[in-house]
Amino acid sequence: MTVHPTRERALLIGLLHHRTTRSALEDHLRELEALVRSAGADVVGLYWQERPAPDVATFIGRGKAIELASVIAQQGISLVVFDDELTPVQVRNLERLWGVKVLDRAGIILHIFAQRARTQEAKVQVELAQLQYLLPRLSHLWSHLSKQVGGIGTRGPGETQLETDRRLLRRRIQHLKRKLDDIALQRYQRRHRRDELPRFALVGYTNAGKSTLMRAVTAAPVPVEDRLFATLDTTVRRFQLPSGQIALLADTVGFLRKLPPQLIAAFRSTLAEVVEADVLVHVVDISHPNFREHIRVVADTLRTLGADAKPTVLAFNKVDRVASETSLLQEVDAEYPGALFISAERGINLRRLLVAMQHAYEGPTEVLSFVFPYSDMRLLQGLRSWGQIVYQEPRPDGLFVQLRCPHPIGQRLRGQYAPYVTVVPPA
Ligand SMILES: Nc1nc2c(ncn2[C@@H]2O[C@H](COP(=O)(O)OP(=O)(O)OP(=O)(O)O)[C@@H](O)[C@H]2O)c(=O)[nH]1
Ligand SMILES: [Mg+2]
Repeated sequence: MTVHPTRERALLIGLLHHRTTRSALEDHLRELEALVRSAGADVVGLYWQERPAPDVATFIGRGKAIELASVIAQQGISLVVFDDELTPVQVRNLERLWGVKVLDRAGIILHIFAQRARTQEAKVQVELAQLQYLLPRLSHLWSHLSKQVGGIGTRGPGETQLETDRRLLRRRIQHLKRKLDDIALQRYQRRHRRDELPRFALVGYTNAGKSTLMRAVTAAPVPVEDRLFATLDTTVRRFQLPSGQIALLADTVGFLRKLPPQLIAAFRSTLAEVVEADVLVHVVDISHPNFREHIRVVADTLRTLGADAKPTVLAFNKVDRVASETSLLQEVDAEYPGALFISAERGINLRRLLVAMQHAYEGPTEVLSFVFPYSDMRLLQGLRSWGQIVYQEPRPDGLFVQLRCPHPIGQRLRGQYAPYVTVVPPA
């Protein structure tokens, strides 16, 4: 591993408890390593401890924590990152013990988002999330700082300063929230100018290939990168469904396990495209060993957003990488009925995906046949807004019309039109 002299040197720590397996923990630490690298630090060590539950004061065992102090000093480590959420007390204790910065997964994710935010909206969202994360942790930062400044360590002046800092933070948070409300309103107005087109949104774990698929379907020049959180902003573009209908596709930020709740809350307006979509396309990287957990994380995040009940097309991407693993493909096919196997990069099965998206939008359809008496053509006008007229023929007793419409609408029309027209059940 190449180590850059001026970059931070990080040690990663995970806990093996009764709810995780060894291999899941390894995967989580690998993912954390990718995050820490993305944040611009070198990972010089990985460490994990097996214990039933975290220690209240030091997260890992106190003995281990003391032991690690010398490793940290010897290896010139400047940053320790935990895979799990730490309490402000644990952070304070460990920073005192080790004399280096201590962060958890959420802290690193926030840092990456802050580095990557480009649009004004993303910047405001990230700053808000960071301040909300910081607020309960402010005390330790201050006590840490006051110790460095004058070795005071007492409550008096420090506490006063802390209260001032807290008040300033709260005021800034209020300000950012108002700014986000304005941006959300503009976004809403923009959205409503975009007529009433069917709306689709790509969702999925980070690095699954959403932006690659966005490019393949809409030719939008969105960035594609082999790194976590390549996309932070939302892009919406037009595309055509196989029926010829024009629709909208949104590409947005990827999800990740333990995404800080402050971040999800702050990104609500960016994620509005997901919440308001008619249909979701859930993109999964089938070549990732832990893709099943990724699917669960995405489902949980959608639940948090209140978008879990939408019609969803499940698309297993990067199938070109696992083409030879027939047993895996069979297994997944049985486990997730109706799922599609695609390659966004190689253009495999994209036409099928579009057909599935169209069907998910329309829902199950049926064809209803009507005979309208020539004296009552008004009724025909009303019918057009309910579906697509697929056949029409003048007959002696009236106009024969066949309409394709979503199943629930068919039910309704049967009731509504029954007294006036002859409803012929489909042949
Ligand atoms: N082999 C293969 N690689 C792919 C495929 N689709 C995407 N990739 C690669 O996977 C990496 C991530 O692709 P992105 O499209 O940026 O993924 P994303 O889901 O938008 O990621 P975030 O924006 O970070 O959430 C890139 O290196 C792509 O080239 C595919 O079908 N096959
Ligand atoms: Mg992307």
